[in-house]
Amino acid sequence: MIPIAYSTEVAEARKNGTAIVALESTIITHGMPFPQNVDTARLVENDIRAAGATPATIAVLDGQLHVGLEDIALDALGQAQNVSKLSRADFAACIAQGGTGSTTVAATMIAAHLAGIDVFATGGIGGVHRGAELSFDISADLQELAQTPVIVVAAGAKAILDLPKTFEVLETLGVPVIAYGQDVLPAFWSAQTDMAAPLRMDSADEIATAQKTRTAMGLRGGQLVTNPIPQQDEIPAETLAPIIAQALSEADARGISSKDVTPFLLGRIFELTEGRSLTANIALVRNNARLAAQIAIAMMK
Ligand code: PSU
Repeated sequence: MIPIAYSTEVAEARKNGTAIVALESTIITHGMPFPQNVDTARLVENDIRAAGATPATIAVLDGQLHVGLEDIALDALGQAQNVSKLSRADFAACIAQGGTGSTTVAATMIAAHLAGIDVFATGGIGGVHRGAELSFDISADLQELAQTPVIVVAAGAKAILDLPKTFEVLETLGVPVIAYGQDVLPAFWSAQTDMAAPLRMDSADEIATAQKTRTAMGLRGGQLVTNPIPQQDEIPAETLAPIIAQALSEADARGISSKDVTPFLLGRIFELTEGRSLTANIALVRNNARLAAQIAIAMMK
């Protein structure tokens, strides 16, 4: 096992055997501008505490894997430049080389599992990019869900993606995709789509029991819980469609590829919606954190 630096409150929760929710850091370094990124990270941590669990924000700082960031470290990470965006492929190399990196959904799942944490809250997972039939750009988040036993609570896959193909791939990989409290899948900034949810669950207990059953059956991997953004915070899909199309064509024209695509699109959509996409993103992450805390508590029963 590699050494892990736990924050004081995470170390305490581990000692007491109380519920912990993992949080990623790519959303801080690549998903939101400063200072909203740090403010949101703090709000989300407080939402988890208020719901009776302990937040564990994960990142690599100078080659050290951190599970739970002290406030000063969180603030520094939120303003740091040239932080690597880590996924399964480059996570170990960053630690080995003494680097600093933020963890995507895939890397956060790996770290959470190493630290014995069952539940993780984020905004939206990565997935199959539009045009993937030519670019082959498919997020490593999908493979990770298939192999690492962590429950990921997200507001769906980000709507900049090809959502039908993303959910096809999840099905092929054997990942349970659960819609929380509704029959259709949500689409990140929008609460609803016309895509039927493969599974629907209405309580944290149900979600925890389903994951425990998977483990008891020897099935690998986690579950994706898609939690719709609260109605009052959503941006309707019709409003967003032309904005997403414009951002995508600009990314294309500039030749943006691979790991840079998602941060570019999120940044452009923020500008084109005059900040509305960020307000929605903050609301949905907080909503996911609250549900994740309930699931983490249910997992301890
Ligand atoms: N959720 C958000 N904003 C983000 C992300 C999630 O609200 O920026 C990050 C996650 O870390 C996720 C990554 O793993 O976006 C997906 O990047 P890619 O499409 O390059 O795999």
